[in-house]
Amino acid sequence: MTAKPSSSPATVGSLVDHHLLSTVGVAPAAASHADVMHAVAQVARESLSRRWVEGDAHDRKQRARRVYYLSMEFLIGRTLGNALAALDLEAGAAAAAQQHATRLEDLATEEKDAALGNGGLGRLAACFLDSMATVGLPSMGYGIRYEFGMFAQSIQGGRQIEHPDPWVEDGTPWEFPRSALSYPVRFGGWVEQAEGPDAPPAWRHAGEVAAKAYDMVVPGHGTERVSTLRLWKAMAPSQIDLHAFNSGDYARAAEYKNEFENISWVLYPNDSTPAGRELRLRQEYFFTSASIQDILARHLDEHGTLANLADRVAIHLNDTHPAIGVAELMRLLVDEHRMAWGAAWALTGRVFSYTNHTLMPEALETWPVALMQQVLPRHLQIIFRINHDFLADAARRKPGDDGFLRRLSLIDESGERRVRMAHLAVVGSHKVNGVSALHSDLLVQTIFADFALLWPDRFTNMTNGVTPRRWLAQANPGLAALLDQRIGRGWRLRLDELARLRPLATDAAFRTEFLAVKRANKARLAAHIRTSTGIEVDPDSLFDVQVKRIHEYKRQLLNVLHVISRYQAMLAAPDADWVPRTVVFAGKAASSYAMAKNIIRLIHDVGSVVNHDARLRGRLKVAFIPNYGVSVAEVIMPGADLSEQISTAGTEASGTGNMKLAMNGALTIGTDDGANIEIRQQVGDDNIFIFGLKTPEVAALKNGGYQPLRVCEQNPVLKAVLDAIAGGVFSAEEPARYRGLVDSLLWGGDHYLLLADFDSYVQAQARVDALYRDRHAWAAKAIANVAGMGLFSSDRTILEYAREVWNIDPQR
Ligand code: 26V
Repeated sequence: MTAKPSSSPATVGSLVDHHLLSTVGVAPAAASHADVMHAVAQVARESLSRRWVEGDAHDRKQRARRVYYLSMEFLIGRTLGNALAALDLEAGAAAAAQQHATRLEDLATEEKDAALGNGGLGRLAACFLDSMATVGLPSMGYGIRYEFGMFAQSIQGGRQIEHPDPWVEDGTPWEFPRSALSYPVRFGGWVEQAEGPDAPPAWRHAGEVAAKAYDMVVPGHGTERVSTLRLWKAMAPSQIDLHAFNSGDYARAAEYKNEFENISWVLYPNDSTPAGRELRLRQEYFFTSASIQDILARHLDEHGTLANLADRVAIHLNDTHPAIGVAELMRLLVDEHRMAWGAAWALTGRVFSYTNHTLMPEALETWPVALMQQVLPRHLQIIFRINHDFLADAARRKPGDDGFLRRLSLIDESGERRVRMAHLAVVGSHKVNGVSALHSDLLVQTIFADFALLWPDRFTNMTNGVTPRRWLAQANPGLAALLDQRIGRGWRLRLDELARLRPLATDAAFRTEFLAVKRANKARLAAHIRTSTGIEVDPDSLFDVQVKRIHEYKRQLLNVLHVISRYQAMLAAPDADWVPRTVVFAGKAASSYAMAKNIIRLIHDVGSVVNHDARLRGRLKVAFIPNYGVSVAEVIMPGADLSEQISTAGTEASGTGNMKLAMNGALTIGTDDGANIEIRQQVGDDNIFIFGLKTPEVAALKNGGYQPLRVCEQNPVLKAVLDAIAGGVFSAEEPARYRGLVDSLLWGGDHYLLLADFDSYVQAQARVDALYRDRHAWAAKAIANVAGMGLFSSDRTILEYAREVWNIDPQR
């Protein structure tokens, strides 16, 4: 393809200088890296804006059926590199960078991450936006424009410290404020009964906030299409402001402003405490209401009627955070647009679909009825009516079975009455999906079993995926170039083409090149480890990587137990031929999650001992990379040899880090959980290290009376490890520091079965060592992993949603 005039290096260079002068306001010769980055971003912004306007006009003219993806979280990361690749401006931007005596890679690091999400769920939403734009799906994302994203993590004395993340403080080149676009969102008050038989009840709200639209542009790859992420910012309605100001009461005016505007201030770092819960409910309703009002306004603008809403609109609920939308759409249709209840309910069920992302009971959202009565009284009333009609229907299915109805009810009556948001989402949707084959099966066997009896066809599976543009092409330019050489460039848009690598696994020359790329990526990761932690690691050692949120069910602690057993074994035989290993951890702990924070501290304490023990001669290192996020992940994924996916079977809904790591040529050591199972099917049993109890065995062991103490007594290696931790070997200045942690395993029930899986895990790690001794044998399997990743493109996932859930045709 010949470069379009606007993308030729000379043109890009002069556009950059133009923007330095006219947008950034500096002389090109005096521009800093950050200045040049902003100017390059402005060049990309202009092109994207043009594509945007054209695509939008096209969709309007077509009156296309669209999907609206509602999500509390979008973990976007940086945009510059992705935008330049999508616009085919990389060469031009690189040349412009060179003119300013720098490299594009160094410019890119000047951009802050947009970290408007916690972890897997939010990153999945960001990959989906990329894929929706790329496959040409008429679509839009909706979320919240948090002023503060995910907290930044630093480590002091081995402990996590949280810092606020004012990511948008200095503005971002990627957003377009839509100052004219704003909707009122109301809270509180009471409901007055209907005046006449045809009149709806009147919600006399107590407060109102304006939702203002800020659009972020999402470029598609290999297409002119772009998609939109519309984020809402809360603003106090201007009349309230004015009133207080005019009466001279500035303090009161500021108070009002805060009371409303705090809604979009900060992303909730999901944790277990109920503090600040009311604000979270307000956030959920705020963005859901604004989004649905916007969707209805657009639909009315294009069609002039709501009667055909379900023919043109699909709304997807990313987890239950926007599930209040089911009641909100009913309210808008019935109260504001005067539609009959029955007709409105029929539309609602056809419009919504819902994805569940976790089976963890602590993470399933419920809201106290009393709180909902206070914050959203009309919605509570609507939920009660939906529940009444639904239970009447269900009762016909199993007459007299009160337990059945109690389990199905949208209201949990077992203690303080609570609204079950997952039940509202299931009842209000025509499709409900899990995020891996196993997870989707478990949904219908466990938390949604009663619903599956009523509506077996409602439940389906959509296995997660990741965008190969960011996670392979952008993160791993070395491997991307090697792939381009051997199988062409088409894999970016058709990841299945990676399968053409399969025969190359036995090609010695290719293995050598593949290993050289990996070695260079490990050197880059080692440099990042050095600058971020001060720890020196050997790029020729096996890089063993576990990166994800810190949570007990993900079992970072099991990994630590293995590290300690290796340490002890090495001390017992220091001259044996040990395979050198660098064990890398990264991840944030929720701020109120004490056990997770304690695990971070233990990792550091173990590292301090192991990394300085001269007897090991550098053959074992432990590094915790701070502030894990999208950009840090882009450095880690390409440099990993081994991918740790070791959750207790049945607990990790899917995982997506597992896909990113395998795509970058890491071998997985993992349990039979989430998408690990599908990865195994794609790469073959010989190319993955599976260990541990399987889901039914986990259930059986728990039912049969699991005794962790017995497991410990019977395994001297495990006992020595636990004794060392509990005895203060890694916390000499405070020997009792980890006694509680060890007690929770031995005496507290070991809820996630670390001890039960320990032996099997250590054996699997020994198989890892054995294979790594033969670099070519290892490379063959790593290549087989890359070759098997075609299925895990988020393009595939999105096309499945489009066909089976949303019923929308992509328009490439
Ligand atoms: C889990 C928990 C566990 C109990 C304490 C509080 C808490 C809060 C949040 C969560 C998980 C929230 C949902 C989530 O992020 N799920 C992740 O979704 C990914 C995308 O589908 C999937 O790959 C991960 O397996 C799943 O954990």
